[in-house]
Amino acid sequence: MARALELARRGMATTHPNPRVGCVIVRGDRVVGEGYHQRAGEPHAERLALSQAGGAARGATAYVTLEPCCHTGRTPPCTDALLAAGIARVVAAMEDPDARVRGRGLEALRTAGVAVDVGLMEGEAARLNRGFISRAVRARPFVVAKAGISLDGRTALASGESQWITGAAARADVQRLRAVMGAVMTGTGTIRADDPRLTVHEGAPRQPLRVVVTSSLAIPPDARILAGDADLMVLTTTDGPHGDRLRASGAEVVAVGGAPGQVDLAAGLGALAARGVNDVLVEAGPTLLASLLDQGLIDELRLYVAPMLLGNGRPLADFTLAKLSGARAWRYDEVRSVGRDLRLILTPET
Ligand code: AOF
Ligand code: ZN
Repeated sequence: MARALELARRGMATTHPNPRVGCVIVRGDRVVGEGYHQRAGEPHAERLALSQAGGAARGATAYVTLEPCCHTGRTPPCTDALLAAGIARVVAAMEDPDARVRGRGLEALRTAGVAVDVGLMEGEAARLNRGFISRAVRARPFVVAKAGISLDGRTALASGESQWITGAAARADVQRLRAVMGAVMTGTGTIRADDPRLTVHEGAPRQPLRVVVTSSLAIPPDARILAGDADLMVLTTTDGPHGDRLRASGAEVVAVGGAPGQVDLAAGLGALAARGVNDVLVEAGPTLLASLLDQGLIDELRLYVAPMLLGNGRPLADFTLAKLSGARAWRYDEVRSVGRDLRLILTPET
């Protein structure tokens, strides 16, 4: 299973919206077939491993990082392929949360007389597909908020200058992170202040969907985010004349409602999930970040802390607490150095 997970990770940046899945077929003490899912529409891990194993699959055990599917999607059911090949035992790391499967794949195998075990290395498997699971179970993507901050929690000087607070190694780390996310999200404040492109460096296998949250639709016509060949989605409250201008420049404009001046963020995330986005990287300023935090919509905080003090600058998130007892607690999941900076990964304390 460890090998199957390693194979699955090769699809890290390319399987969207599908899960990352690896499969290893073992006969006796010999690996006779290996496969991993590469791209939606292309064969599932199980089929690739089976075709490598050929006749040696008869009586063998298949280790799969996700329950084999039993439905016809873009490709036919893997349960049929496993049965046809004469696989005797299937070990799955976890059940498939996809509504079309949810245990029915394992059930079909059991009914046909295959020995089935589930749960081996489940934690690792679930982590690998946390976005896919989030979309299947909560109908919204897994949301990671990222920021580069100073020791005193500033993301820019009072003048707005922010390039660069973190070092080259931290910025390269962010590029790698963007490359495996379904979407990258920001707000109009950041567009005006930093004019980011939000793309992944050249040579990346794919570009994440870029998402701008804006109640006013007032994205400057010369904003760099409007150029470039990566897809752009604009989430807004209600459509308006600016919407047509943005559509003309190639953006997809989606009105999700909300109070005046407040895009309904939960609905926006729902719209992203409906479009097949498993995970979102939020690279936003203090206003959008405060709204997401306030609504409990951030699943992971990833902070790159530069060894400098910036004094009276822009805060990470713009909110005021009445009482210290009202502060939400986060848990440090990881603390490590990246170049000259620190990388902190935090999740909400439950
Ligand atoms: C994958 N790769 O290796 C496995 C998957 O539209 P399809 O035919 O590609 O089906 C996608 C679904 O198949 C996916 O949501 C998941 O439930 C199941 N298993 N998917 O992309 C794989 N084993
Ligand atoms: Zn399948």
